[in-house]
Amino acid sequence: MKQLSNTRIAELLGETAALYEMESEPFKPRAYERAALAIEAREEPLYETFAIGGPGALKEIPGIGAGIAAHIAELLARGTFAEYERLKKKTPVAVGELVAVEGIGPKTVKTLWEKLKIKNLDELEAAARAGTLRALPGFGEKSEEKILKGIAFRREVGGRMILGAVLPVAHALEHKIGAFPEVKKAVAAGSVRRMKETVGDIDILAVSEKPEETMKKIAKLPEIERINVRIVQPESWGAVLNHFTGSRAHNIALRERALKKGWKLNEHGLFSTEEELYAKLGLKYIEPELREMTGELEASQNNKLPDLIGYNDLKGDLQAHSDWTDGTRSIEEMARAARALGLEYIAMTDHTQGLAMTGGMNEKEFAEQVKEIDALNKKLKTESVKLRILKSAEVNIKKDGSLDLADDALAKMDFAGASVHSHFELSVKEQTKRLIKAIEHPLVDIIFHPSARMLNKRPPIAADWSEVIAAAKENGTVLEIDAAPERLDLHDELIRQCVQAGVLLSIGSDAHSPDGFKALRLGIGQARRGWAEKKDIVNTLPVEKMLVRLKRNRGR
Ligand code: DGT
Ligand code: CA
Ligand code: ZN
Repeated sequence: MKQLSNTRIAELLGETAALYEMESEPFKPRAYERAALAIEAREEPLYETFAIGGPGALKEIPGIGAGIAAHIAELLARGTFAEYERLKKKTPVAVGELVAVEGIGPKTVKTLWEKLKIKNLDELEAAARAGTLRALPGFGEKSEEKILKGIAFRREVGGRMILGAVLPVAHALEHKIGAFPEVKKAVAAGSVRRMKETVGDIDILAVSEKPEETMKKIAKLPEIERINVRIVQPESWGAVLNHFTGSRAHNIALRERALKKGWKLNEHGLFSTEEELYAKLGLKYIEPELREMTGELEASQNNKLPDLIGYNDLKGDLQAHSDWTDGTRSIEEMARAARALGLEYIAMTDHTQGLAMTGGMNEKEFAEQVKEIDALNKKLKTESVKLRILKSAEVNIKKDGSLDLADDALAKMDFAGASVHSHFELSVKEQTKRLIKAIEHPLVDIIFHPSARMLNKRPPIAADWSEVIAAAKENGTVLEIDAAPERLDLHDELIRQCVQAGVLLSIGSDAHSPDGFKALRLGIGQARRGWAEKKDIVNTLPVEKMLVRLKRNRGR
């Protein structure tokens, strides 16, 4: 059997999804994408699941059907699968790196291959520079410029992985290495521990009674490609953990502080805990998410550190999708899954008509959804299930800042979210005006994923964020931290600006299936990186108190 990592399997399935889309297969692309996401978010390696339970166990995983389970079984046996090879033979291109460029989808990749024999990013870049793309139907000088920009952005973000893809791997490694009999503990340090939105590599620290044996075992793990492992003496644990948690700039500042006190600080210091180390420097303990040299040392010294929102502080989720639009599960399934995770409320925020590709709702469809939610809430109540489903939507913001759903539909919601899904290229002035217009709408309570960025794919829209934040403050409009792994939007710096300005924030999973709720942790991590406290995040409140903080209920 091949011990392929979950990341690698997810990559291959993602590529298969794109290859199917090129063939205009109707359902397969979504199914393979869904499976890839489920696998990426999984801690237990599939080869283990398979070794213990066979193909039957793979089929049990939510998001993986019988067909895909069989492909994975073949993949684990041979390192590839026939269907993938067949598709790849037809279109032998590096589809993964090509579709990673903003604006390039599988269909475009197919055209590029058929008409220009473009196989990879370098060839695409050369063609865009040479001006040969504009000869293709639907292409022009503008699209060449856009593609060059997209490629430049990809190169800039380089090989960094998104936190949402790394965190399950890091946790799995902590558990696996931690379970070796000779190992006392194993912890992921570095940017993973700081919950940074993208990660260069995973730094694992372990205390072991038999370091050589441990290192030998670790070298055999399939995840090893981008891992650094260090064995630590227990008496230096605090010093080493602190050093390898970083950030580099934070370390350097601590070191200078120690020098001023006349002693040397390094990773060999005799501190068994980080608390001891900070205390010795005359500082209060600083949470890893704050260690970026953005004022945390001064705050610690002056006892002004924020009392950060905790990872268990959310009472509800304010953004989730169902099969009414592009989610994969019914409202009821999403609701019950949310309750199983301990949430007390969940807002159903399906898309609206402007986003046609998701099957977005019009006013009539929304009115029907309201009926379903009312009935479901009754049903949950009779079963004494402590969960309330809130009526909402992710209303599309049009180019001019107006909305694609009528006000009387918005008025029937518990709250409305609005967000940008198009016209990313507007000037700063136009984009700012557009966002502020949505913020000022009396029935828009929350702006979802305000900067519309996609990690490693699309930069944030250009807007004057201090103006946007001031408008949110003035209008009592909440700004969201969308926790979806590919978004994390608002990002940490903007979150900090909101906190400083006293703008209320929300955290939404943007889940499209129950698996998606896992993302909430990522959102909380970013909130912490933005110095947010519990009081800054509206959905740390129980449902009634949360609702009265929203704009439409002001003064009630
Ligand atoms: P990454 O992996 O690029 O996402 O970011 P980090 O922060 O995990 O950085 P990494 O993996 O290069 O190193 C882990 C930590 O080790 C880093 O946060 C601080 C510490 N470190 C590494 N190299 C240096 C260095 O040259 N000077 C200092 N002061 N600390 C270092
Ligand atoms: Ca690292
Ligand atoms: Zn959206």
